[in-house]
Amino acid sequence: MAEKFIPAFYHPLSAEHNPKFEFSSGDKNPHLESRERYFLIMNALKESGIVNTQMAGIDATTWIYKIHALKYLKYLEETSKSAVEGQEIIPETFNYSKSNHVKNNIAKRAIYCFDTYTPIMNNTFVVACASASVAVTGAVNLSEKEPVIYALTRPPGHHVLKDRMGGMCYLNNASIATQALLDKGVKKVAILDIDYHHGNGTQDIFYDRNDVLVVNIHSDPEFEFPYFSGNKKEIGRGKGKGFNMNFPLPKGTTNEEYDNVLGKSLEIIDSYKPECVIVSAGFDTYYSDPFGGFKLTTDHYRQLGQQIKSLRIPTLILQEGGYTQFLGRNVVSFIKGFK
Ligand code: OKP
Ligand code: ZN
Repeated sequence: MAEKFIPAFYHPLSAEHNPKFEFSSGDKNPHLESRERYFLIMNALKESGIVNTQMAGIDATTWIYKIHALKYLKYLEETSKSAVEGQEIIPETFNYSKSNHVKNNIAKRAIYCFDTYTPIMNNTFVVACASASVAVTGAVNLSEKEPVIYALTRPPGHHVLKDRMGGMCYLNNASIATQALLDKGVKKVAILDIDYHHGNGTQDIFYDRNDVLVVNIHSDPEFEFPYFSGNKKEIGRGKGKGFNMNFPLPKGTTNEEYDNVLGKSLEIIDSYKPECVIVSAGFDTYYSDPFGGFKLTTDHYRQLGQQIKSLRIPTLILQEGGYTQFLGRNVVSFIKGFK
């Protein structure tokens, strides 16, 4: 029998997203969420011999508008279209009042963005929509016959709230893909976020809902970005109570320690009995990641993939972080776990 390839969706516009600077600690540093990441992953996928790379073709607009606030999307689109070639628009003030009602463009930056790492450029809106399209294309192609799909979503998405961007993310790809699955008739979806950073955006978006279980494994926000969420106590609100779960981990977390926690999260996901799982997969848990602090290794990503496969439900893998030259290799190792 012919070997079965795992579909891997991508969009060439991901390569056009090219932020140059990250403003941190008073310095203008090179931006690590670089276009190079896209090429590292694409090359590794093509060399792997286990995936079938396909360009994404589904327009995500409907689901983007279901997940994000209209005023936020208007801000993102208009600001992006107003930027001149080479300009990188970031906040320069922080909101000191309790009111969000501002008309001034500089003031709006403080309302719709929570950090200095997420510049808006003249193509940002279109590249973010293309990334969401990759996620949605993956979601609608998921089926019993196609139970594992990888989506090369760049820019990433898990830090974007309903109405506020940050963490190098502009549109919440995992949430947008989840909404597409629900609209396709899937009753319950679980999101498992294994990026090194807490997926504060995804948590925010589904915090009041019981049709999506959100489970997050990440570095303790006490010492790590995004700092203001990711605590164990955050379990959801109203009818969403019990449908959000956080597993903050200490600096230096090893393969074995990570496995334990992943095992626990998979039990929780299994008992929710979702029809599909979306994995927000970040590889900044890798031992040498410049943004990371865990000690995971390339071989271990394969084992994590295997563990997740044991859920035996259709699984959509979405790309989030990972900032080393070994990113492509780590992605492929993870996908191999699903073979
Ligand atoms: C995005 B994702 C300052 C550190 C800035 C920003 C992290 C954004 C991570 N030097 N950290 O979750 O991988
Ligand atoms: Zn991350």
